[in-house]
Amino acid sequence: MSVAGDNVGAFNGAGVGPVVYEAEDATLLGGVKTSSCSNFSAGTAVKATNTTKILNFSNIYADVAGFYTLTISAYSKTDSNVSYQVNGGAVETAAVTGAGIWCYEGAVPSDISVVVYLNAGNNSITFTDSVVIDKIMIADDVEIEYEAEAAVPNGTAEPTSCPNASQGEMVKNIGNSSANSLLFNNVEAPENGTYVVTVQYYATAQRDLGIAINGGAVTTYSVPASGDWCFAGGTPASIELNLPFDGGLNSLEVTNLTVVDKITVKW
Ligand SMILES: [Ca+2]
Ligand SMILES: [Ca+2]
Repeated sequence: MSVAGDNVGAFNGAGVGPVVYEAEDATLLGGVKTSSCSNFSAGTAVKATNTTKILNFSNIYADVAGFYTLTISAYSKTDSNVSYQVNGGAVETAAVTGAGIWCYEGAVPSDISVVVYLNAGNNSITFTDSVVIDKIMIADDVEIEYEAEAAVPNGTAEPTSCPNASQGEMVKNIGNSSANSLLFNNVEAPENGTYVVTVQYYATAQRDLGIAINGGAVTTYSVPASGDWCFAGGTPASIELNLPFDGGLNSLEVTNLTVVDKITVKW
């Protein structure tokens, strides 16, 4: 069993939280240095890397091959990037939001979550051209969030702001007609199959939510009232649906659910 902060580096058991790998315990190549700061996990992180100063985690264990969530705990004073490579594959880059201050001034690392494919057994994750890395975490579930306000509103549907909504925004006026819809057009799935999709929403009465996948027929799901509207202080409710996706990018069109905040797809 892992404890946050421990570098167990071994199989953690299915469904038992993420496994933590401290960067300072990984392999440091090309003279890359460590840095101490009380806000770093275990008090230490690995300084910026480049094409010759490299940080390599060589013992990332997965019990079965598949998709995992890699969370990178990284620190930078200004906006920057991390670049990582799994098992010698393509170099991927993810953005790191600058903390604005130095670690010794009180900054804490930020967590960047990405989806990676791991082989069964040991895997290697290598960082180059990256900011300070404190630790990485591997979780065996994948959840991808799609905010409603980033989707395509049709008809009367329109984004609106509310503090209780995820990211402070949501889409309202999805209803009354099938022309008033919200289209998520980039829902990703690794392969053909059925996926658990959570819809986070507001409705003050029961609704017959309509969902059309990839332009197909509309399927209706009964959705209970969530309580008060967001502007009246209500918190969003969630409903879990099992939906069929194709491998690759899918579209998901929502109708007749007054306010949609976000959807989450689990792999
Ligand atoms: Ca650390
Ligand atoms: Ca939202």
